[in-house]
Amino acid sequence: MTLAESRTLDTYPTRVTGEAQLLDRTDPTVWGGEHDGPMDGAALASHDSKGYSIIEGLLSPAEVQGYWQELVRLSSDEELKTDERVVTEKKSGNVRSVFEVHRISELIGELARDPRILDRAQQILGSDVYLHQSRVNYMPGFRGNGFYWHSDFETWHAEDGMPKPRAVSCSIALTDNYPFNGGLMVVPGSQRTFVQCIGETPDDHYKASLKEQEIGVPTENDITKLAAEHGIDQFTGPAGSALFFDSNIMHGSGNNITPYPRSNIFLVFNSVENALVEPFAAKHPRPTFIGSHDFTPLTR
Ligand code: 6CS
Ligand code: FE
Repeated sequence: MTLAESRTLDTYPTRVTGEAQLLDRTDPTVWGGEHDGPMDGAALASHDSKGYSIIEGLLSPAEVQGYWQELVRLSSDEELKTDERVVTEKKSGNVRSVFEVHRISELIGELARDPRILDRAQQILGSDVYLHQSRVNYMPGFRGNGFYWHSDFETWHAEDGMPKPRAVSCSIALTDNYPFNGGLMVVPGSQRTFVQCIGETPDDHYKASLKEQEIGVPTENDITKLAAEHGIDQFTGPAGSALFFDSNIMHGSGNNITPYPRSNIFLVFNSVENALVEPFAAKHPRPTFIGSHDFTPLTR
């Protein structure tokens, strides 16, 4: 298929110049069945409807402690701070995120293969999976900046070349998630709507967007419509809880001015049947530390 053909066949056109439209998602939210993994019929039906699932206590307190210490080690590694995979906060210069953390940290690389996580991702996506992206977010207290409303898939489609929303993210809380310390907000059911975004993708957009995203964000009008139809849920829970959420669910988080950090490990699983092609709305794909081109299936 030529590039031009793939553009014309693009089911999810975005970064438009005209008016942004709400398009129906033509792909399933859940691709596997109740016999394909640890989630029973009710859990799969709930994920299919809401677009997310919360597993409280996925990690034990001792495991949380171990990963927390790993995050502290990473954020205090002076050499790592100069690595392009480390994104710092716009104002404070503190470490905001570390990308490709599954390669930097052996401990987190193993976590991505842990059956408690990998088996659920394979079941939801109905296939073998690989890691499209991994990151740790620090969201420090007092000055932690949130993430404005967005669909991850809109960016991954436009800038990484992800064909379909056949990817699922797993966010593992390493600190307690309260309503007041920047807990992730999701619009349940919004994964069934593809929200087009206005504005051409600038070159090297990721250098700005990972600090503060301004292109690839929906209009206030569209957020209003989605919230009116579905409401807003917030992911709260003790450290060790995990949130699995659909690649296209509308989500965001507020700033964190409390003394309590909101740090998490964020793993993005993509189906091996949904491997990246050319970006659908950008001149060049983003670097592989943000959108991996290693499609090797993850195995335990
Ligand atoms: O652009 C991305 O790939 C990243 N940006 C956000 C705000 N969420 C998903 C992903 O980590
Ligand atoms: Fe996101």
